[in-house]
Amino acid sequence: MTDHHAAAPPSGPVPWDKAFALRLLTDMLRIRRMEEKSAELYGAGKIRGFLHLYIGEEATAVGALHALAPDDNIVATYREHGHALVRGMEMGSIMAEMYGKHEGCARGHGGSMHLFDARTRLYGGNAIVGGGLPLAVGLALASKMQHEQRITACFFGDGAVAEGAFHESLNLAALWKLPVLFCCENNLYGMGTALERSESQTDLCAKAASYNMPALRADGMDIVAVHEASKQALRTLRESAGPVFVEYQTYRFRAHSMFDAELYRQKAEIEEWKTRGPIHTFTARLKAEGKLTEEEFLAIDAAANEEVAAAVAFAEAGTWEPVDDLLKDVMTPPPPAPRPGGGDAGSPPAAAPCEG
Ligand SMILES: Cc1ncc(C[n+]2csc(CCOP(=O)(O)OP(=O)(O)O)c2C)c(N)n1
Repeated sequence: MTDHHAAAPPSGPVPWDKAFALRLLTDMLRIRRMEEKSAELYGAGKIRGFLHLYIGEEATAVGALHALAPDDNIVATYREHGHALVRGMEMGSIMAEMYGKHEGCARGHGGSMHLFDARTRLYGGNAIVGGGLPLAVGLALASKMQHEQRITACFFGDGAVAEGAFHESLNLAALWKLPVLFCCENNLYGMGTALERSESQTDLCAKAASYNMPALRADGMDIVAVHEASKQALRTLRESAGPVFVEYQTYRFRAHSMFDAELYRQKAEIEEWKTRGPIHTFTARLKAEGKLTEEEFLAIDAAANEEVAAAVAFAEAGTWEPVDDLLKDVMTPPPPAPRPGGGDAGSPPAAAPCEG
């Protein structure tokens, strides 16, 4: 039975023991400090290319990923630094990848948008809006065919719901009853386009429900609501043995990427959302409930900053890939078949250009 109005569990007192609560707070702070540093490094020309920050949205990746099993698959977008970190990738390997260094998780070939780590089952980072959705369906199909219990969690933005790949993926996942947790991070904007300017139906749960799958929404600024809703979604997924959709209602505090003058939203709107910032609201809650002292908070924050400093040192000390390796892993098309009746079809290019 599909109920796209299913309410997320109410977020009362923090229902976790202190150790778990601090673990989640720590992960949100690790993401925040890593990304603040990344923005600074971008300004200094150390990180180049595209850089999309997740600042403001940390509760979604942290709350959802901590509900999953360590060997579940993850597929993410170009705004995936936080997902990679919480998944267990070394911060140094993420930072080195953003620097374009050989020691990065993709040997510096991918950069910020293409973090990938088969060991932790983080199947990218994807520059194509909606591009991760069919990959997630394929991964889940493989798990089902191999009789594994594994779930594939697929993170994507609200902008992806306008893509054909979204509809094809939800349709097939529901039709074939595949174990996909569709995690829509609705931050209200796809680049500079507000959701209501690109979607005739802005109720994203209603869209998912039209594919006959359970759908629920959660306050993506509240780590407790995110985590509890994710656990509920996973229970439903196991009971129904098919996909589930969750909309996390969140907001990015920074620009879409480092090239964005932010002319499409008011400063007052950003400030209003900042009052609901996931880190300071959760910190305040834990303190009010006697689960966190100021000294403990400062120690967690200092450790996050130390981890960032070590990651930057690792990236700085990294090496550039030798020029001779430039075309390594670049696919070269086969030579063209001879034309009937002869004639020269011309030489193939040395390497196919990358698109996207
Ligand atoms: C298929 C495709 N179309 C357009 C783009 C250009 N583009 C990059 S990010 C983006 C906005 C996507 O917004 P959303 O999915 O909501 O994710 P968010 O950036 O808000 O996290 C667009 C249109 C792209 N990368 N891929």
